[in-house]
Amino acid sequence: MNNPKSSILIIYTGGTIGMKTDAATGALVPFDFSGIYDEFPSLKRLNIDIDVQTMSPVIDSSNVSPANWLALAALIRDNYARYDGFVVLHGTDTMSYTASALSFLFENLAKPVVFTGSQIPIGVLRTDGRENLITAIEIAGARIDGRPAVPEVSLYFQNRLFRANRTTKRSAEALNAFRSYNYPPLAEVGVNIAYNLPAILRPESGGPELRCAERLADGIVVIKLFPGMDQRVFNAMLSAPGVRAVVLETFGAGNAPTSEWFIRTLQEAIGRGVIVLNITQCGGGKVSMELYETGLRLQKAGVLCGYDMTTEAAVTKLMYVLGLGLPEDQTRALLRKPLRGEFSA
Ligand code: ASN
Repeated sequence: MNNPKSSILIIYTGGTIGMKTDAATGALVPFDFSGIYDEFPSLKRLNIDIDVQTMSPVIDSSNVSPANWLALAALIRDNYARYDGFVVLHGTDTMSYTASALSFLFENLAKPVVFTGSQIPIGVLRTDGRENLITAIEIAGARIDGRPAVPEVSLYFQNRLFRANRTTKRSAEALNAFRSYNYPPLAEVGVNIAYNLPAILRPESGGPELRCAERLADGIVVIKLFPGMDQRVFNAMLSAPGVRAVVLETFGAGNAPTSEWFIRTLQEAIGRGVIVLNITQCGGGKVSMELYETGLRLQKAGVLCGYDMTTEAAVTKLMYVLGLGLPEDQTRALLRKPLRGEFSA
């Protein structure tokens, strides 16, 4: 039996994918996605109805802020019943942050939200944007046994679909700019789209309704350790006004110096209620604080384990969880467990 026609909402937020060369001047100008069928008539051959909305203002993704994430999430929530899936066109520079944030903001998501973008503007002949866009639309509209093929927040780039909160931008040059070091692709695209079904999150049918959080906390800081970190600078960062949580990017499997001043500074911050989440600055592999004395000292000081989370997921998860305004023990409990498949313990 043929699947019924899907309907997709494309949300254009900005970034390189939305640029084309002006025929008269040769300059890069924004592409009008509302004319998508004129530009790509072959899209009509997909069994998918497409609507387009453009966020205002359209931005380079380096200017994105949590306020933009809340507005984007609210737009999807308000259109959730009307569409079968969503494609978000976003600049690549911070796409993993935005897509990770959306994964946390949505609870009980049961429809696809596929992020994509491009390294070369869509209006340039050699663009990677055309394939990224068309395949993202196809994935957002795909059904398996009558149900959405990928009902989670994902990121499609150069032949691979990833869980969004596992991704990170790794190249400012290559067309396969994104990596998911610690979780396999949700789909690989060649002649066919091969879905990796066991890897995809799937809500129970008839499960609870979508909930969309409306607050993200501020006061998050990322501190990347390096040999020779200055005691005064480290102390100043941890005691800066407004700091509520620290993503501590440690060495290897979650290791840090054992010097007395370093551990004491962390303990004092944790004593003041600051949350410290340990993730590794290695791309692949995970934090395991019991492995070495240098990790065990952090654990004893009250540092939480971030396992194999990316920086992007750690930052946005902290914004989301702290934004819920729960008592400290419940906040710490939510940080200890994966909420949207963002880590493997
Ligand atoms: N600066 C652009 C952005 O992130 C880069 C891109 O989209 N390739 O908005």
